[in-house]
Amino acid sequence: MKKKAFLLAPAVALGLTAMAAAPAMADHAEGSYSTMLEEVNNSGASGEAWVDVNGSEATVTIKTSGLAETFKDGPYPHVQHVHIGAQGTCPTMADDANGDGIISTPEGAPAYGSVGTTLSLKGGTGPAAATDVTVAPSGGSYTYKRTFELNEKTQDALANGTAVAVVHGLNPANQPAAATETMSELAPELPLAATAPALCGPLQMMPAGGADTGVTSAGASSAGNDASEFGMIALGGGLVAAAGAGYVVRRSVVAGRK
Ligand SMILES: [Cu+2]
Repeated sequence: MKKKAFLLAPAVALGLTAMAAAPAMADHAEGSYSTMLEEVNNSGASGEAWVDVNGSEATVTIKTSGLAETFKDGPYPHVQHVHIGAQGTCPTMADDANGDGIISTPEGAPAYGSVGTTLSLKGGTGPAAATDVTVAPSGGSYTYKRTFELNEKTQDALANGTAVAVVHGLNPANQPAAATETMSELAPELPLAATAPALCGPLQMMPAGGADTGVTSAGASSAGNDASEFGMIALGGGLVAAAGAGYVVRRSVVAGRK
């Protein structure tokens, strides 16, 4: 009996270690992710993104406003992606490596990584479609919604917390001269402004049942969630409650002495 328990303990410990270190399996991405899209390059834009993963399928919703409206004489195309494989963060002006006043897409890569999924309107959703402006949503404000097979690299990045939603395309009118004088490293036929990031947000898992697009996640229910993050929040709340109780006790002691 004693020997059996002795053998069991290391096996359990090993199992836990393996779970933490193993690359995320596809079904670990199951769930809903969202982010507030913050402006990059002083684009003046704002937005929000949701990714609902069901099995290997994802429904992605992107809402934007304040983006560049027109390019030449047509609506301004905004290529958009889920970037993966780096810090899972958004770049800051400190990432403007060449100092031209614009964070280009490659300059942002140390923060958000490379293209894992292209959020195109139709056709392919892989990295190959990344700069295809003909399948990009367009205009200053839009709602994009599409359901498609999500590749495993992007699923893994969502599960690992390293997936970042990025919307590209700057208005040259509010950018330094380099925006139009320099061509894009990604699409040499386009000016730098066309492919530089305008909006960015790290995709984070939402509480269960909180995937209702159009409603801010702040009020979402977290009932019955098994994610460790919520365990941490519950624990934090408990600590705050305990500290509060101590404060009340101490105060009543002081009051009693009066
Ligand atoms: Cu991108």
